[in-house]
Amino acid sequence: MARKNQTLGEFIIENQSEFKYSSGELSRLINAIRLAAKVVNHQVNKAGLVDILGGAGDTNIQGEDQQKLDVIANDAFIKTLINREIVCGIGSEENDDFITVEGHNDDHQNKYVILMDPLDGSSNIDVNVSVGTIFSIYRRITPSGTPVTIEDFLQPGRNQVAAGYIIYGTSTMLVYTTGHGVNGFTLNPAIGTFYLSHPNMMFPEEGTIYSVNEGNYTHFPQGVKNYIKYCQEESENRPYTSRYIGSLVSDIHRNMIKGGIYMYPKSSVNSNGKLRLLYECNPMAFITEQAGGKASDGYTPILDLQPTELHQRAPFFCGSKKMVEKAEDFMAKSL
Ligand code: AHM
Ligand code: MG
Repeated sequence: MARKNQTLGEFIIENQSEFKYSSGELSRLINAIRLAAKVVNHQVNKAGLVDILGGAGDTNIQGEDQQKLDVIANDAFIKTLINREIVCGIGSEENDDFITVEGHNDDHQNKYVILMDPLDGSSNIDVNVSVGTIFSIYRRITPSGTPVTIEDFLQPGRNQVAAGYIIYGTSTMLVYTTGHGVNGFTLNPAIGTFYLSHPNMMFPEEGTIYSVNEGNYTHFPQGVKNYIKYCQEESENRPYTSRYIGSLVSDIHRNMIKGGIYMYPKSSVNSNGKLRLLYECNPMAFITEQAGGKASDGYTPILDLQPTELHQRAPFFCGSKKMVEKAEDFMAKSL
């Protein structure tokens, strides 16, 4: 039973039995994420003070400049997960290929793979705007005792056993689900402890916020254009309010608390939108469904899509159930 002010450590132990495989391995994995989150939080918080801003000179597989903090966050998560020997494989938005983790005695016995975006929205760092980490956990499908293969990573989002995000905002929060609702923990930076501050988070069924990069309007499909016009029309609770930070974790976190829809549709210039199915859409969709919301690519639930590539992109509509359904209606009408 979730109790406010419970520490994350206490919560993990108390809720371990809720998890059907319950060997303690998943709990240890969440613990490792908690630790890495504190390391990254420390770095993000001092970003304005030390010379760790700006590009690291590399480009990632999507051809984007990597910020130094992207590299730092990626390393912190990978090192923590490898040192603790609790996953058999790691896929990261910042790495071209997945990493095989041999584990204790090099025996490939670990059961979980993790996929992550170690620092999402990193273009916001230079201007002191919130960024986040997103993670997604699956049980491997290949037999233990053998090295992981790409199959273990290309599972539909429906197979996730846990997913979460860390938001490095005005306060730092870790929000996650193991398929039993969504709970949010706020970091007390003075003592480095996460406390349960947002038990059982739920998207309001209906909301009045829409979040989309409207600069791309001309390139959007007609259904999206029509839905945006609907959001702006005068009627009952409309026009809606437009709020777009351009930091997925922050936009979705706000919409989950206040009620709203986030959209990154396909466009005439990006045929699958921008967001990555495995590192961004799937974990956010799992959290959203667990919080009573809805997430789709405009037609099909995100969690039902069969991934074909590690770095594949997908259009993304996510948020309060009734708002996403309305957007889907507009999409269906202009097929
Ligand atoms: P990133 O993984 O390169 O940081 O990109 C993902 C980010 C999301 O956090 C955000 O919602 C989106 O890109 C913003 O994109 P745009 O600037 O095109 O609106
Ligand atoms: Mg990202």
